[in-house]
Amino acid sequence: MTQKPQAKLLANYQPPSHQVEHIDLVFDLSPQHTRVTAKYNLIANNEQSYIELDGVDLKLITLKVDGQVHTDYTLLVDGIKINSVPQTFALEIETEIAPELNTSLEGLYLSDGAYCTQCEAEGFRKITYFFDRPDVLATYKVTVIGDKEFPFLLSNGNQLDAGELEEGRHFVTWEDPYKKPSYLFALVAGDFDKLEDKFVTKSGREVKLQIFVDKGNLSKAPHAMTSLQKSMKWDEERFNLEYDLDIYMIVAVDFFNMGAMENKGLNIFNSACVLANQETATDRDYHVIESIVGHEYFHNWTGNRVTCRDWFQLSLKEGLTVFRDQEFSSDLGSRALNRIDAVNAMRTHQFAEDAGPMAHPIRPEEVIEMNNFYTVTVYNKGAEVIRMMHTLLGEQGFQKGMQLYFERHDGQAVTCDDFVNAMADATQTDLNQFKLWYRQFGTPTLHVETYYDAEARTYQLDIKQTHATNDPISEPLHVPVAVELLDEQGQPIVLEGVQLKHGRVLELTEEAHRFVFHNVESEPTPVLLEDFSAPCLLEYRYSLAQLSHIAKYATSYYARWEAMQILFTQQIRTYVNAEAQNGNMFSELSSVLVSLFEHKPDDLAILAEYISVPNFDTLSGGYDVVPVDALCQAIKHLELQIAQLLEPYLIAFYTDTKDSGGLSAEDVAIRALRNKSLYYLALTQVDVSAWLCEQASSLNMTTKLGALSSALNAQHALSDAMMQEFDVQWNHDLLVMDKWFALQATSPTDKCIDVVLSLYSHPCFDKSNPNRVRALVGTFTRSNPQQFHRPDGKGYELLGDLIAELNELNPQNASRIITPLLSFKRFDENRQSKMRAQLERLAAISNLSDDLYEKIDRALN
Ligand code: B3K
Ligand code: ZN
Repeated sequence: MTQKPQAKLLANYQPPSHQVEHIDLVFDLSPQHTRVTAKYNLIANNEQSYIELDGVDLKLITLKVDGQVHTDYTLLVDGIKINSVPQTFALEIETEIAPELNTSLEGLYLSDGAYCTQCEAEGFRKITYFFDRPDVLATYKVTVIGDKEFPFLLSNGNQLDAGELEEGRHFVTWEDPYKKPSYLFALVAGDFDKLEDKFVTKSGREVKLQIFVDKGNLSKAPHAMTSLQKSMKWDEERFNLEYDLDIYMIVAVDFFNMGAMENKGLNIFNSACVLANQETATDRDYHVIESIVGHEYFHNWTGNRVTCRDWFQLSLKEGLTVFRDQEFSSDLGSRALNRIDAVNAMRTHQFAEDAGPMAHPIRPEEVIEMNNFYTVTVYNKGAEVIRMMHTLLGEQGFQKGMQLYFERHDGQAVTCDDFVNAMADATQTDLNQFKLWYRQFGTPTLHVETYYDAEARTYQLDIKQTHATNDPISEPLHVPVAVELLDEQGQPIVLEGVQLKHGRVLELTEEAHRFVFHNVESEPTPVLLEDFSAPCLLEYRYSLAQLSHIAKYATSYYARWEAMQILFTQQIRTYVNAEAQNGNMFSELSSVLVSLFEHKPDDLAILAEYISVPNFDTLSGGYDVVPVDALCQAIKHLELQIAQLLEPYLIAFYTDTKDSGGLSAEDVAIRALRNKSLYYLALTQVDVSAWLCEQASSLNMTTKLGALSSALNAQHALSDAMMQEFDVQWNHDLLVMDKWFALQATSPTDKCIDVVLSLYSHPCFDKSNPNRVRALVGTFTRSNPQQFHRPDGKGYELLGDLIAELNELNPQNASRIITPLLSFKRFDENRQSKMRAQLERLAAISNLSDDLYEKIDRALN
């Protein structure tokens, strides 16, 4: 490593040295010689005769101060220092950039021939010299000049002017009247198909809606359009927030580092998060697209109108916007299923991050590469922190807080404290202790003990909170703990004798707290931390009987699912401890599984979740040293037992139902349970060949993939042929092929690693495309523990090789896929040393990116 990159600290925040009210930008596009002219006036905030601007990989052409060529400047590694400038002056800078050579997919780059930008977090500095920081807010006027082979020249805001130029070129000028930070700037130039529609806001303004997709993909855009209209309506109804420009554009591009980007009035999306029709997209895809379209739209208020003062405050906009998109999905669909989804993300990924070397508070305090902090902690735990405020204040109180937040801060760049203060002031609630959630990291544990006093008819709940050992903050957190007490018949008991907030919420503010319920006739079954009311681990010695009681009777369907998860986890733990691959299932578990089918819940999608065993990553969180082989075997063993136990029910359900191909919640639920049934039945002696073939030839992608994944998992004789056929049928559609790459990567056989390597030369594969890399290698490392953690270390080597290659090509993508190697300390000695060897090898790369440096350094030291 050449020079150790320096971390930036939240504690060192300084306001900007200058203000910029407005910026004029002209882009003269060309693949290797794009000229960017930036003009803006600077007003000094203090007496300073120089100015430092951010800029990376820029070729400076001219620099003028107040119209005069200015030569008193110094070029820095990541910017420019302009000396001898007056307090107030006009700056004009012309730079040249090469979008075609930009493989980082940050700044201005070419995605499959179309120009597009990605500026968050610090990509604008790859376009021109500017204050590339979120607290410098300006209005933008942008002129884009390009060849007519790019009919669409787009930027933020409203179109002001357009016209023809010489030599087959044309231009369009855009103006965004809302002040914004540079990270929300966007430009797109290309030839697309356009889907157009409109939305009339509640105050009667008509907004033009446009979705731009690759030529030939128009039939895959309507779902995103409907999702956008639903989002606009929902934000008006639930949050009283109306859209503010006359036009809203979404462009889908194929080369994109993440899901989507909320640039003002011009969202840029990964095509995987826009395009859908029944033949190519799964039910899950439909859901994800709706939620991401919503998320980016909701940012217009939470992120764009009110933005972050500095990047440490990222959760201000991301935690809040994830909370909002979760509520959107829950209001439109099933609240329980959405809660299960959100909690799965927390338990599978966030708890692991919190326990590993990259652990950080939702408001990080020390950052080398900001792109490394778009994490499950900032996003998902951030959303849980917002949700806890919602739980403590109730919907009405929370909405009052939101209103005050906008009244105070519209048009500003603010901090997480500003948000919490608005919530507190609007509801006259003391949230000072609550703010600790923004500083603390590591997953807190709630230890619960219960005592029933038959004579006094009281039920006592002792709750103690403890914190992760590596977190230096030891003060107690303010934790909302939702509870339900069930009587012997499974009926909820009226809670008396304790102070409750909004429904059934106990407030924990001390390290230890005792709650005594009165008038409790017989010993109840406690449903604790109902609906995951706080992002904590729960330690309570549930008996198997209590768990099966909750799984059958809890009011919350989420709580029932949770009880099933604990039952499965306890069962797997027993198998792992006994190193037994042939132990018997707890009778409580088998009886509750059967009863779920004897008395099916109305929502069959929930039933499919109830019978799903927790995944390897979630389960491994329960071990200091992850017993890879025993855990994989135990999961397999339990799945086989479930399949054998439920066989008659699954056959009956499967043969009694049909996939209608429809998209209603009922149709989706039936498909989910049919696929789950087929998955289990494929493990038994039942001959499922005909069903596999029938499903594999379905015109519905969810049904088709259900067959392929069941066949692969069970290593069914038909699986090879089915996979080949899919390749032939779909190799013209790369997004569909991503599903096929992902399937290949989950194959449980020892050949998997060679298959993955050989797929690098598949005509559809391309290492420079993040979607392909994520589908094939991301899936292999995250969802195939047995093969990734092969004792011979070949899985680790495969990942190390790829990261070394991506280090230069696309540091963000390289840094994203390294995660599974970082937690090497949690594995046995052999695996640990082989994982560490890969990290050490990467650490020795001479031009290691800051992105990788930061993670590897944290993991190794
Ligand atoms: N704000 C973007 C993410 C930007 C990631 C930069 N590495 C998408 C979103 O959260 O809506
Ligand atoms: Zn976001």
